[in-house]
Amino acid sequence: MIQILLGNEAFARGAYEAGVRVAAAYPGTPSTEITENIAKYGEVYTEWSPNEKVALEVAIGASIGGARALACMKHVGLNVAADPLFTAAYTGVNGGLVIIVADDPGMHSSQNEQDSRCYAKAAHVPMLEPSDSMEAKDFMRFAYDISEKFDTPVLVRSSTRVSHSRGLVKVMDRKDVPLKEYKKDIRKYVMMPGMARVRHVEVEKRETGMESFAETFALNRVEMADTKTGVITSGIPYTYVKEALPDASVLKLGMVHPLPKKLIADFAKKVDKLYIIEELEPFFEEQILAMGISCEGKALFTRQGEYSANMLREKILGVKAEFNQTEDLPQRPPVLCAGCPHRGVFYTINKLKLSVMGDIGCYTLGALPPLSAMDAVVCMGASIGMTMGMEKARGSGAARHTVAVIGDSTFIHSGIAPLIDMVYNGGTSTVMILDNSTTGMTGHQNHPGNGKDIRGREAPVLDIEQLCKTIGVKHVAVADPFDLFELEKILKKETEREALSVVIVRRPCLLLDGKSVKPSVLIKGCKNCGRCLKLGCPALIKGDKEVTVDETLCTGCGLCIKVCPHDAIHAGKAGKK
Ligand SMILES: Cc1ncc(C[n+]2csc(CCOP(=O)(O)OP(=O)(O)O)c2C)c(N)n1
Repeated sequence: MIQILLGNEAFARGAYEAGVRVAAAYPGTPSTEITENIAKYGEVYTEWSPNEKVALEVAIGASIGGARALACMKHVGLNVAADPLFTAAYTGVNGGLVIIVADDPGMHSSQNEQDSRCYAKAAHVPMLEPSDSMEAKDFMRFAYDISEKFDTPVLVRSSTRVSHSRGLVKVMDRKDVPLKEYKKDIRKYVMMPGMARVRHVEVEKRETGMESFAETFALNRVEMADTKTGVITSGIPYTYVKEALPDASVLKLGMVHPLPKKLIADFAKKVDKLYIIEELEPFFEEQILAMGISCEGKALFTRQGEYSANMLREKILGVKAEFNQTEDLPQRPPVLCAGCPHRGVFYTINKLKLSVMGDIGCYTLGALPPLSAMDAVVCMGASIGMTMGMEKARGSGAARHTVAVIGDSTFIHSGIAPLIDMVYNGGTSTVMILDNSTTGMTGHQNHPGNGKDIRGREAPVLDIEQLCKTIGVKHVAVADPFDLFELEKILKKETEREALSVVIVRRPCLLLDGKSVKPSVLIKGCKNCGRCLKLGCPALIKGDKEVTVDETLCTGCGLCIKVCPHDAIHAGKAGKK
């Protein structure tokens, strides 16, 4: 049967058809929908793990236990999971083990643009890279076969365009892959130096074997056409090459590590001019240059952002596009939703002129004007450690003035260990945990703090308050971000205290069920002082003479009523949105 599937739905279908029994992930754009779709297949145990490292460890355990297993993550998630990855490369697998990693060239929703192919090379594991939905599905079966044939974890690389484009996919039945026998084998699975040294030799032998395999592997495909121009490419850039240079000869690499060197050398000999077209790092180019083959890549094309058919036409054919879609569009900066519970937090922080070591989530938007209440953001979980470092570098004055701001999902992901560090090593700053009962940024995934599992079934609730107290935080307060007066009072008290404190700011994300949406506020007698605009609410519209409200956006949260010094904003009437 043919279906139109999103790349991520196709990955999920591929895992299902390949007989996967256990799948674990932590959400992260553009990878999230893979796991959300796997959860629809009752035959596959699926979980949201607290972070990517745990997800991969669950998958490794399932693989050792004899099941085909999967872990999914975005590119930066692989940094978190890198520790188990590098050593799982030594242990190898029992049931097939695949890790899908989705890169984000152009940073549509990420803090950096790292190229995951470098991980495959560094960890000595093979990597496959599909170009569209059909391949996304089909490559999964190849990935599991390779994993079991070569006794190795296999990385499958996606990117935003592959994950989030739709295409025709021929779906098939699920393959029945019986659970393999589990045999205790400490020389294979206990990686202490004596055993790991022996396994390292195996890893090298395996990689050499895979290099020969890559030479004739069906997913590395030569498409000979005009020999004046040859292109070596993979993934989504392959589709741009086919669109912009339909007459060129192409070597499409479905396996991007290890490279089929002989196939590449043979192809290079057959074409007059060789281009390497790859987004992000010159991963192929450097290896091909090291083989003594002359080619052109990053001298023409950038390491930054996404490529396009237009870009190839311009750089290779010298044809400039008449219409540049992105340049011609008006800019629309991202903004916290109207009614977002995070807004009051940043308004208050701004008012108290606190410095903020921030974190990653919807609340990162608190960094932008007019809230302007975040000084630094690096990676998930970093806010608490950075606050500790700031305090230790600049003394207790900084501790009174600097707060960490972290979301609930991010706290569970990687904020607990740094909070233990603050307790253990005598930190005295304030940590604000913004508990909106969901992983908002990536589209409302459940997490251990909200009492629901990936399929929406009831699960034990992690009590964040108790957790903080148990690890030794003496002062834990809870505040409502819609009660601006009380929030300010609590924040002042906790930041003035010469001791570590945690303020949990709790109110569910408004988009979760919409129950807290009230009628739109009414504005009458506005003096145009601009105080309400400091909230940065998209429902409030600045005018020449007065501020007006966009009733279609306003959720009646009432923050503007509280900050208006002229009593010009009032609650709307029930029955009217
Ligand atoms: C290592 C890593 N994994 C995943 C992501 C994607 N991601 C960004 S923020 C975030 C969590 C946001 O949830 P939360 O902390 O609860 O804040 P909210 O968005 O709900 O305000 C996720 C999963 C990431 N940036 N880095």
